[in-house]
Amino acid sequence: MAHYRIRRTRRRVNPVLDESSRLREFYAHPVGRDVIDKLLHQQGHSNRWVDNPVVGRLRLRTVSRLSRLFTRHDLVPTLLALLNAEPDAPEPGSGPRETTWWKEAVFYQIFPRSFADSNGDGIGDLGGLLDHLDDLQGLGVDCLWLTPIYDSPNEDGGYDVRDYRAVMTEMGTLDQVDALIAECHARGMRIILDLVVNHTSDQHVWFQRALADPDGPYGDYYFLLPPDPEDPERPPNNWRSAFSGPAWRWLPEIQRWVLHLFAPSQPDLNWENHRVRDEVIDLCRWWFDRGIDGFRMDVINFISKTPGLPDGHDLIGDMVEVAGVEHYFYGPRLHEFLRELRDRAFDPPGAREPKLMVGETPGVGVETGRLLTGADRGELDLIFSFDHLESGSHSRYDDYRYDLEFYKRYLVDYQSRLGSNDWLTLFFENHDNPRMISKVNPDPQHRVALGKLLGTLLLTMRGTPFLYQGQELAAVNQPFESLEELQDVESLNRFRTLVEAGVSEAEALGQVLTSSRDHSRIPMPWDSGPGAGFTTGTPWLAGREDPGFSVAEQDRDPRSVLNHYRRLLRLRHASPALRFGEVDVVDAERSGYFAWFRTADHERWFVQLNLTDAPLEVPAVDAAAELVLGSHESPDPAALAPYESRLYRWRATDNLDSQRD
Ligand code: ISL
Ligand code: CA
Repeated sequence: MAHYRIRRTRRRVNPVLDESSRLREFYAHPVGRDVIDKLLHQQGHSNRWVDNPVVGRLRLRTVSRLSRLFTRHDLVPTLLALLNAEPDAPEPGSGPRETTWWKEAVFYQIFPRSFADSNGDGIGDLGGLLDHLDDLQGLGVDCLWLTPIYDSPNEDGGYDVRDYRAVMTEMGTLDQVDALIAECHARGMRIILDLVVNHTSDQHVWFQRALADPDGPYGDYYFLLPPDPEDPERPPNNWRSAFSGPAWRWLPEIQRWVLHLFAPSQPDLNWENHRVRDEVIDLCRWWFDRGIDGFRMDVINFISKTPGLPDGHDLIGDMVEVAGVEHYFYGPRLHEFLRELRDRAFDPPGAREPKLMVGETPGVGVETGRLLTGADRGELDLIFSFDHLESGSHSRYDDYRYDLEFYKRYLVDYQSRLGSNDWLTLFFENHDNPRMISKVNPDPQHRVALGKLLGTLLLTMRGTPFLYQGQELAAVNQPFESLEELQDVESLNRFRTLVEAGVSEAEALGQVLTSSRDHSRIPMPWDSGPGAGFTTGTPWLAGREDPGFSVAEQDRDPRSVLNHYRRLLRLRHASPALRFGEVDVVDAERSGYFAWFRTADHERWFVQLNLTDAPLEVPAVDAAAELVLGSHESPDPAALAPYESRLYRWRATDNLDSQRD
């Protein structure tokens, strides 16, 4: 059984850097590497120029001087502080990878409010989910992840928890959660929940007690700060909320400011306070005793903040639209807090099997990700890094076409940097992002091919795939037309902020609609009848009719995207090579073409994708290879149709050595 105890790193591996250090030393540092890669990505550049010897030899002092020619901002001291706080470098590991269950599993994310409604109130619930477990088993997924189902005023899709040990009334009951856990396990499936502990709802009893007695024990559960007597109107620092506006809310009743990195009703918990950590550990254990298999951990990399909460750097704030992030996206005590969580809750001494820790970690790159998940580190198992979700120099609310060639290069580079200690997640969608098909190419004629291509990519690649509900149906963005159709707090706040800044309502709406989280939150279309088989009532968020793309219709069509996903899942489950085999990319430099071998023992696969909307000539594939699954009928051996995907296999008896050329 895979069971590792924590090996604490004592030796500083990364040198301490200062202004006389050279740029290449900065880039050799795991934090420096991720920071530079991110800055270059933001500007739409590749990282190749860093290899240039002249550039690499530049001293940071010179970089500082040069940057001051263009901007008054000097990033160097801020970045040096970030780098020097990280003494460790990732260790690649040696020997074979451990084959833990979560490396073999395909995860399926459920947004329960929009999955299935069992009582006609228009809100998806646990009863509805229980009714559809056979469908999920039939699809072939191994582990469900449910976004929050806890008691909550629901101002942020349940990510504002009022009581971690109770179920939201409209969602169902604790007994149903127990039944769900049991029913999943009876089907050989697992289930994880969402742990939202960077913040609580302001209706949580801890916050209520803090308000009642800010100097009592609960006052220190949050960041409650007195006003500056010189300037009482000014918040304690310049940090901004991810959902627009300052990250501080004034509480007149106690004359203090409170920190909220998300909505004003989501105050951040103060993890410096050991009682907060004890509370989190207790509630995790409580859920583990009920039988869940782990947690997806919401913005878990935000839990440690730089002591003193200093101002964020203006330039970083301008670039990522959220000032202050450098003081919490990879905070000074993050590793320590994660290890404590693992040691005391997820994997305590004597545990039969560790509980899974999947961190949602916005802003974390490949190397810092390895430091958070390495098998020798005793921290997280997996992370969601989001660097691949926008291509070029775009950010989420830009209206642009996502370039799949970018994802190819990202993935090839990412895979090449992983050792046997490392493992990655594979995903395109979740409840916070628009549908990937719409981002890549919204032209309806490509919808089915693209749906199959994205599924083929995720399910034949090495890593742990996370599918989001509806992705297996080739779900696309909604043609929303007005603000009234939206529900999401991020969208509504963004609209308001834009309009307040002088943007016209029409333009603000257009921007919000590009990437509203509501695109992925509309009800699951089970059939083409009224209410889409989701509800007999009025859905809480309405999706448009979408003929041909419901579960029932696709179930009947052998060439549907749904059936393609089912086949992919079956093939992956039956094949160690598709799960663990090496990824051997061919013609990596050829733009628009993504092809790779997966090989292990006596099995070999070949995946071929056309990432573009034009036909693509391809070399002939070895005649001994069998085309096991393809997106198109009567494939042309010499060319791939737009967005065509193919999966070939060699049988065990074939001579695997003669196939490469
Ligand atoms: O969608 C985003 C803002 O543009 C992301 O930055 C997102 O807010 C971030 O990934 C954190 O998301 C998670 O925590 C939020 C919650 O609203 C999201 O639904 C959740 O996935 C606060 O709990
Ligand atoms: Ca309901």
